[in-house]
Amino acid sequence: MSDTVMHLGSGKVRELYALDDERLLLVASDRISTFDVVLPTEIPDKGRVLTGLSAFWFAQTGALVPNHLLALREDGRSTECRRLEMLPIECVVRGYLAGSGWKDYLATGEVCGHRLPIGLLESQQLPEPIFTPATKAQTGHDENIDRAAGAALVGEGRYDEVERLSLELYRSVSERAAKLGIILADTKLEFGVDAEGRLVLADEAFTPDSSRFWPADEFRPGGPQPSFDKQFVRDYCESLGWDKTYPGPELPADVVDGTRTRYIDAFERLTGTEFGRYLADPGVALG
Ligand code: Q0Z
Repeated sequence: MSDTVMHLGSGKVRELYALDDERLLLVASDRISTFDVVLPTEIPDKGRVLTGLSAFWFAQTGALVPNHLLALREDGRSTECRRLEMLPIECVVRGYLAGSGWKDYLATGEVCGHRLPIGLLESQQLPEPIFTPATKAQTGHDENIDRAAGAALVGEGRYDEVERLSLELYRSVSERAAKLGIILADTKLEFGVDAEGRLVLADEAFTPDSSRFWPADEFRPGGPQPSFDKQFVRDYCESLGWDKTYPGPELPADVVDGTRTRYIDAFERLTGTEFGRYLADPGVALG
């Protein structure tokens, strides 16, 4: 029947369904993960915030690159999208030195084959944004790769194209965020190819789950930065002395409420739209 929806897969906090041969449904839950473990407590509306933010950025960047978004559903957490042939690499752009980029730099002085100046500090801004792709690990962590390894996976022509598009997208979104007092430290993009062989931006884009957003007024290079969205959760988990293995701890109401407020703040600051307006009509995210 036309309303039979096949479940295709689960991410840590999202579900993917097939609507038909050409269309998928991406559903963002309110689950939250920290230190790679999904916690037993949900953050109400988190999935709606991330769905709305992603849709907003798809709409804002649609002139730079076509994307997979077809429609937002009335529930505010479900995206109907074009079904694509996904490229087997994560397209990461880094404007600042954090996470695995910082670790690789400390160990080798390079990130994904980009030799960087000596003496950089953790979280410091790079001389210019760099494209630092990674493999898509089925389990465990994605592995950072250099141009040769990336080109071997997608072809030289495609590699050059996703590198150029990823850097353009990062520049566009990071400039906009900077004007709002938010640093986009890095971001992970995913591209697919449509039936005509054209590259299409897919999955989620410029959400706090796929990017590091830092409040500019608290930026202090020389150590890790507080996360825009998850810092309350991380701090609470650290205060328990939890060993960061499954299962994670339940979150108390004040941590849930504070985290929900941070997500909604990020949505409202970045989109300029009141979150209540999004709940009433998710289409407002598309402008
Ligand atoms: C996204 C993922 C999720 C589990 C496949 N437009 C697209 N066309 C084809 N495939 C995908 C997309 Cl977005 C696709 N993922 C990631 C999302 C649950 C895995 F919600 N996998």
